Amino acid sequence: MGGLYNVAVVGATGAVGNMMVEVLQERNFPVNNLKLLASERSAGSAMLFQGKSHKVELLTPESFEDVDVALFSAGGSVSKEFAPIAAESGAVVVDNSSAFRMDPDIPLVVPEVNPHQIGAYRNRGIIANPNCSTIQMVVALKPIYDAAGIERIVVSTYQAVSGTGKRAIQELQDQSVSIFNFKPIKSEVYPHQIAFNCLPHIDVFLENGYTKEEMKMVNETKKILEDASIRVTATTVRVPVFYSHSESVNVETKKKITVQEVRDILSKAPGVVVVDDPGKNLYPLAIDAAGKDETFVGRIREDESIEKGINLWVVADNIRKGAATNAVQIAEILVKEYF
Ligand code: 25A
Ligand code: L14
Repeated sequence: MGGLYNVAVVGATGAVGNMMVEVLQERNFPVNNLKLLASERSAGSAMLFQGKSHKVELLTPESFEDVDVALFSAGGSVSKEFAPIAAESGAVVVDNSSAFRMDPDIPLVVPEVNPHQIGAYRNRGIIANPNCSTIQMVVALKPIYDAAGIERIVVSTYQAVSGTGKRAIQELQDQSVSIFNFKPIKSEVYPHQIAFNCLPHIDVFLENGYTKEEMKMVNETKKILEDASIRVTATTVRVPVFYSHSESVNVETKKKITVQEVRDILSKAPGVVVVDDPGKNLYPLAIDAAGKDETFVGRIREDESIEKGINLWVVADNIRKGAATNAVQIAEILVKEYF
């Protein structure tokens, strides 16, 4: 239609919500009225959007009257309670929590991979935004899947603290300062010291010994690539990095594909930038990906231990492509093609 839309951001004061507001502005999303919603902790504060101060309001069941698109990032319990209310009020919800991702009638969308699923928002008025680690992996793998098929994926992640939110960013900062000042450190957000450490523990442990974050990567990957036959196993690790997740991805393909072919198809793939010149010490780095919207891929090598295998190093800004940018991209397609 090409009109302007009333947009709400739920959890606007959080790490992801804040970035959603910034990305709406950067990408010139066709906003008529912007509504910023949060808990009573932040209601009454103000945020800038397009140079104007906007007041943060308390989230209530009445918040969604006249809202066309609602971006949610206030955690799973807030989504479970308020996303159906927003949808009932006539808004289409793009939800960044894990609450609805695996519901069969809810589309789980990465615009570079399965944009055709967006129309299924009509089922329940909700579109789920995938897990950050899954998003960047499928952006890199979709072109390989199309060219050669995928039999199995073995992924290990190196995840930034910003995924957990502002308090975790503060915790890494505080612990680092304490250590350099020979002061005792405090761990409140994570169960162990995160500064100068690696924690093989993201989200909660499940009965099978995996973490919930690991099983999100397994299950969401199959749903987004629309292929339940792909075998996936994951180890997700928190590292003392502020922004951008890095991933070591081992892929076994169905057909043989060469390193040169992978390089060629990824160079042309939407949302992907190949950074792969070992002779010049060039490979994707978390600090370079931070602040960008693309997924960076390098260290492209043949897995010499099997017949048809490729190794990749995949890096993206977890708060942008892993959360806010992906949600706004979904909303852009929604209003352009479905409203
Ligand atoms: O941590 P929360 O509670 O989930 O808060 C996230 C956002 O949702 C709002 C909240 O507003 C914030 O904007 N929110 C939470 N509960 C709400 C409710 N009942 C709600 N809005 C309406 N109704 P806020 O005003 O409560 O928070 C303002 C700032 O305070 C920080 N904070 C939150 N809980 C805190 C706290 N500080 C101290 N003690 C607490 N108990 C909050 O930090 C915000 O800055 P944060 O937003 O950075 O927390 C991150 C949360 O965001 C989600 N998340 C992050 N990355 C991803 C993600 N989810 C999916 N994918 C990602 N990639 C996580 O759920 C994480 O918990
Ligand atoms: O989107 O890094 O399900 O602590 C929840 C945990 C995002 C990352 C999700 C973390 C995740 C987050």
